[in-house]
Amino acid sequence: MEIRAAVAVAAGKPLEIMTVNLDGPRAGEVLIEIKATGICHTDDFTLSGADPEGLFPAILGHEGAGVVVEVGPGVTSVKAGDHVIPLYTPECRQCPSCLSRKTNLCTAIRATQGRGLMPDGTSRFSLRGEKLHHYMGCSTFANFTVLPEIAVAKVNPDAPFDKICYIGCGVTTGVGAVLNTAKVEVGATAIVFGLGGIGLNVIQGLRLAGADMIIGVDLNPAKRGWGERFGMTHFVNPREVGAELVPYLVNLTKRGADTIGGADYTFDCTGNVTVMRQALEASHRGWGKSIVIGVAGAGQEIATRPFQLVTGRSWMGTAFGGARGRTDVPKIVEWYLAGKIEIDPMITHVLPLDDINKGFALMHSGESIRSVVVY
Ligand code: NAD
Ligand code: AHE
Ligand code: ZN
Repeated sequence: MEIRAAVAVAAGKPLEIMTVNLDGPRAGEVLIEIKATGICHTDDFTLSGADPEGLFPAILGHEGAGVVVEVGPGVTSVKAGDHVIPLYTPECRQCPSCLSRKTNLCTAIRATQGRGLMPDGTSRFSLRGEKLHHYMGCSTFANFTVLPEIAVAKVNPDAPFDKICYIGCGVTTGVGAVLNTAKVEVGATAIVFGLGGIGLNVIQGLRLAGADMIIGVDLNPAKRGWGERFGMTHFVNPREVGAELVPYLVNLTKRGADTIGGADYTFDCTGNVTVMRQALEASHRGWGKSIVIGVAGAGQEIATRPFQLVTGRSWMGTAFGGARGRTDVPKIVEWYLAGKIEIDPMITHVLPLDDINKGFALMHSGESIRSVVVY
């Protein structure tokens, strides 16, 4: 069938909106009409050429919501008409990783997903007979896509697509990093570095967990109001603090009889490896946990003095907020419908597919929190 897609033709080039071909679902696969998709910084990261797994030409996008149109042979868990959110972290419930109960990183189809292919090693997308790559197993910058059954979460049909698409990445990543990965407790202190589409969801996750002190750090002064809107208690602009950022934050987090300072939990939501080091070193001696959420480009490495770890800090990472997609994503949709978490105010811009490149420009300028494309 012919579909409309924004194609990443080469690294560093704007997406090109065109009609491409999509083959129907094979065994174990599902054809989905995508109704809305968010634009995440990770799409920009891959489009920029910094992603060591980046492949071109490809159909990017991994933060979608839509409706099942057709299912391939053997599919039992969803049917035509079901509302679904695509999962870049699938949940097969059978692989050693799923069975371990220690991780959400299902390994059933990760190898082919990383090569931009469906699990049978082929692509469903083509342009004039030439293969187009899938992206993160989702390719939501297209009005129709094909996904493996294990990579769709069936959700409440009352939920609006143009809001819950954000649960496909940003919301789940931020809130899940707090609840699933850090396991933040009531009364904790926390520092969030980077108050974009992910960091603000970390902040609302911290509010949900009952953290007492929530410090937001961002170079963009406009992010102060945004952070406060979702529960931030203090704002720090590194440009105003200079080279002394870590001691400044450590001092700010001293409470009561504690003369050492440092936050119980810190989160990097920038993808900047220097910030990742600052986040680790601003966590509390003896027990601080620092969670890396940001994604850094090929060749980038993190560093610190081993002493920082010897003295009891833990450096952790999280993908998709540690969420098991088919189990947890429907629950997060219910949290949204019940008003337990907010999404609407973070969606600052809604665009047609033809204007998708404007969404990337708004991200670069710091004007948007999330831009959502509606089909
Ligand atoms: P974004 O562009 O919306 O926000 C980034 C924020 O960081 C901006 O507010 C920016 O001003 C701020 N910032 C940049 N440099 C900074 C610095 N040196 N100090 C303080 N603040 C700084 O991006 P996003 O969509 O929120 O994504 C954030 C990161 O998370 C990206 O690296 C993205 O690829 C990654 N990500 C990871 C996962 C995961 O599963 N681990 C999921 C989604 C996104
Ligand atoms: N391809 C990159 C890695 C990118 C990455 O870490 N992606 C996160 C999700 S970011 C969503 O916005 C992820 O899920 N990681 C786990 C995984 O299996 O990819 C690189 O550096 O190679
Ligand atoms: Zn993302």
